[in-house]
Amino acid sequence: MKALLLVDIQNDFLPGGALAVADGDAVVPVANRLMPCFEHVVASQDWHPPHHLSFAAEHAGFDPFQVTELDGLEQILWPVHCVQGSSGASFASALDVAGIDHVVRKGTDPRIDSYSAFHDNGHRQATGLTGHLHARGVEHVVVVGLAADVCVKFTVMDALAEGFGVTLVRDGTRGVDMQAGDTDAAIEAMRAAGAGVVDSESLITDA
Ligand code: VGL
Ligand code: ZN
Repeated sequence: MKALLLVDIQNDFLPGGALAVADGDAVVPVANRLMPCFEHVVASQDWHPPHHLSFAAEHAGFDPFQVTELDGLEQILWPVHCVQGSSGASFASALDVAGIDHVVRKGTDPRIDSYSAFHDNGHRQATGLTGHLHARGVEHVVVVGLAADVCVKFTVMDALAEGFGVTLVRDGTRGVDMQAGDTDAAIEAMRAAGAGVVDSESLITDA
């Protein structure tokens, strides 16, 4: 059984959002076209408390996109984004949310970031996604969403480590590209780790 996993398709990651990904809105129609082809559709939602320590605003003297250390882990400091209950944290308005059957919220602990939909960045706590998928007989996840070089990459790597087969939908993701080439490098790293990389066209069925 395969599941479709929509990673962080939220307003703050779309053009105009607090942590906008260039062309990020292009993933929405891809997600909408794929959803009817899957019996199980899970969406992750970056869901931070207002003073999350991944926010540069919480660190005197730091600007967004600078790097610091948080509880022993390297931490990129981000603009304030995806604050619980804010419109920026809502799913993209054009996303067909009726097609989502389960939502995983992550990044809720103010002290640690959580890029992956499976675990926080220190692998200290699991979100429960593995159990949710196992309970439904899912062995393979097809991944679309944002951002390719951050949360999509961490989610894909964790899914592989948890023993799932993984397919990344190339036209269904876009990256932050803090450094030019980050997205291409992330896709190559996912492929090297065992993920298949395909275009959505090859996955569309007449369901
Ligand atoms: C993300 C940075 C911070 C993402 C989330 O969804 O890729 N990136 N929080
Ligand atoms: Zn975040």
